[in-house]
Amino acid sequence: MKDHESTRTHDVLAHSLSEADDRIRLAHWTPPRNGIFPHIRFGQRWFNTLWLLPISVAALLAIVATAQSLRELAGVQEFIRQYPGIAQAAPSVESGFPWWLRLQHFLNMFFMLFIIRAGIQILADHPRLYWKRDSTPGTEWFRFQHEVPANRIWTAKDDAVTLPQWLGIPGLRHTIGLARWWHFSVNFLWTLNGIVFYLLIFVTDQWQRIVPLTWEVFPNALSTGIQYASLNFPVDQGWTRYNGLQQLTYFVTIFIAAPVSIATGILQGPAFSNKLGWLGRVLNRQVARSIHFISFLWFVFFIVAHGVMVLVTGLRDNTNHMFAGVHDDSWSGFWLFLPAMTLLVVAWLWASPFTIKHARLVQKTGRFLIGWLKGLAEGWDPKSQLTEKDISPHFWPNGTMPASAEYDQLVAGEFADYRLRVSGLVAHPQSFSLNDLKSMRKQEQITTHFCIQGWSGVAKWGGVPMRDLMALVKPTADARYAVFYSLADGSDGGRYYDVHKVSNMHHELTILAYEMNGAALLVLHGAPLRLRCENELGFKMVKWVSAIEFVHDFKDLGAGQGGYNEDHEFFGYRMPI
Ligand SMILES: Nc1nc2c(c(=O)[nH]1)N[C@H]1C(S)=C(S)[C@@H](COP(=O)(O)O)O[C@H]1N2
Ligand SMILES: [Mo]
Repeated sequence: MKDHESTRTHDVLAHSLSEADDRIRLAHWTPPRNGIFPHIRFGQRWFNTLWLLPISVAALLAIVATAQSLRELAGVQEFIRQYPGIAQAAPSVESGFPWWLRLQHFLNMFFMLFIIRAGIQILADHPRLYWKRDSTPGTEWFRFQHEVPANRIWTAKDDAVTLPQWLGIPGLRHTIGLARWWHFSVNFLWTLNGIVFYLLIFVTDQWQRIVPLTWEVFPNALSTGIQYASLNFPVDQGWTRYNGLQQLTYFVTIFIAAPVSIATGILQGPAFSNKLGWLGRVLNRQVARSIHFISFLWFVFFIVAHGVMVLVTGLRDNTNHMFAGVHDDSWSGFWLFLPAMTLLVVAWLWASPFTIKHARLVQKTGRFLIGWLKGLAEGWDPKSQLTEKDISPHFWPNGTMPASAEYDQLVAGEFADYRLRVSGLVAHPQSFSLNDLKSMRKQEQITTHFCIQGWSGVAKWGGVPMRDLMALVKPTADARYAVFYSLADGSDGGRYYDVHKVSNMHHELTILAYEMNGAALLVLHGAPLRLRCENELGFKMVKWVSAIEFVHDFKDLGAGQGGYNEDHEFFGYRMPI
């Protein structure tokens, strides 16, 4: 609740901020909008991936038929005799399946569930994938949303699609704030689990199961493939040695797909992308996002194929190995497998309703688990700049436009009456006209904008460096945060605002922009003034800036989370990733 004593000293706009619910209330939430079944583009043509269903069935039948007739051939029979599936030289692992391996296998499966579902939710906030940084509509290679309508302003928020609650976490539409807490928090646990796993398999002999040590793994993998496909399975020695196909798929999953996912995840954030120079440009956000998605497809393929093989090659033996760690005729593994799967199903059903009901708790838990780690990257001063030829032909607009008589009047008067108030914990509170700001040193920069939803765009921005402005108003030693108040409200009522650490405001590329691509900033993109803070996600760059206030704490502003989307959509307030 707002304490009158403490708000009295705030900027007048502090009274226009709104409280926010601690849970998702459907009546207030972004109204639902359905996407389409995923489509892939080949050249000019879009292909509905629903076709993959009959195509896969036909392909599977053809593969089985081919494999069966291949096995009739003397040459193939000889090949399989020579390469039965397990390389002669492959070492035997004599230590069975130790408890830590079984536990880590289960944790990995459990974590993956949340990671994948929250990942799909994140994707649904901008349901398009591109190979180029500018995210121009029409250039995507994958989408599960209609074409972008050409006859109206279509913001990135308009583009987000609804997911069912059993699929995404937490389902619904534009719940990316919460999905990100799930995705990142569980990624963190999954990565820790993975690091321990890497360490333990290499200090024991377990790594020998999954790291192929001879080139013979390839003919053996081919041989295994033919044998499985012909439905006449190879001899199983899974207790001590995996066959070539297992080795290769496990190796790719553990040592390629997992690190690729982590790297391409991190590269999607402005902090790392800007820090890594040429690498950040080559593996720019859209390339990273597309590879991240392909890696996700691999995981889904692996999980399905692995699950099917566990079932068809002998559920009893397989669960005895991986759940009970025994190699006998008992059912002990199965009786551990069953409750483990039940736990998985219960967690699956619980995650979305819990998140919707306890959204603020999910936000706070996420911040506790991973917020501090993400925040560390904020210290980097983003210096990476691009060139004129990188400027995007299309720059997605986003956010809730100003809709007030006050703003309309400012536009009508070409912002002659506009004043930027700078107040709070500063030695010299001051108010600036647009001409005042334009008469100060102008800084130009060509940078990438990273919207939390997933799109990016490059533009040239011109404006006043925040450090020059701060040199005039002189924030006091007490000032820890800069609050930016907008002239526009947010989507659920109450004024849009956002809070930044003062240290962030000293970065070289933090400016108050009044120009975009060499022309006066358009209303759509934040006229007369918008923040550019290049090491943060887009939502932190307040458009239509009305006032800046330096404060010691932001707990008493709005719902106390450090900004409009932080309050209303459960985002984090430090967002360099
Ligand atoms: N006042 C205000 N500023 C805002 C928003 C908003 O809704 N209101 N949206 C933010 C978001 S989510 C993004 S991605 C950028 C979009 O800037 P653009 O419209 O220039 O692309 O503005 C940010 N600033
Ligand atoms: Mo955004």
